[in-house]
Amino acid sequence: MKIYFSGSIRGGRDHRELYSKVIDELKKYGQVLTEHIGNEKPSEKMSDQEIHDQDMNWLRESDIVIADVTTASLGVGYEIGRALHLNKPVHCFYQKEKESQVSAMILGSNELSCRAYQNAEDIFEELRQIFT
Ligand code: 6K6
Repeated sequence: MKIYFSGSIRGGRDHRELYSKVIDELKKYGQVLTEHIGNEKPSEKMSDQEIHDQDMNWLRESDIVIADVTTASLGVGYEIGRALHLNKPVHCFYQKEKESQVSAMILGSNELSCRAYQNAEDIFEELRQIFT
């Protein structure tokens, strides 16, 4: 099972530590293609085009997309749109208390599954339901 985790980078890094925990949990269920999303800094210097092309290849290769949409991010929104176009299942998570800030284009889409969480354990429980 190849998993594409999508989370904000230039949109804001407030939830980076949570992404890291979710990525560790996702590794129980398959190969996480986008482990770097939890890293503080890029492991290698890449141009924007290299980042885009590598991520799009991983997206095409993936079996499922898990996205944290709490922090508004153009990149995350773009990846979700591209993933839907590729007919990938997409599961979005967002922090309950930030619900009013999550785009209606995400919360209002009947092609997406969106779940609110209060803490990392809530996400882990939802992941168990998705993957087992
Ligand atoms: C910084 C930290 C870790 O890696 C970096 C280098 N930058 C990126 N590396 C890999 N993927 C990226 C990078 N910047 C954006 N992305 C992709 O867009 C990721 O797959 C994220 O899900 C999404 C974040 O978009 P922005 O608009 O918040 O940057």
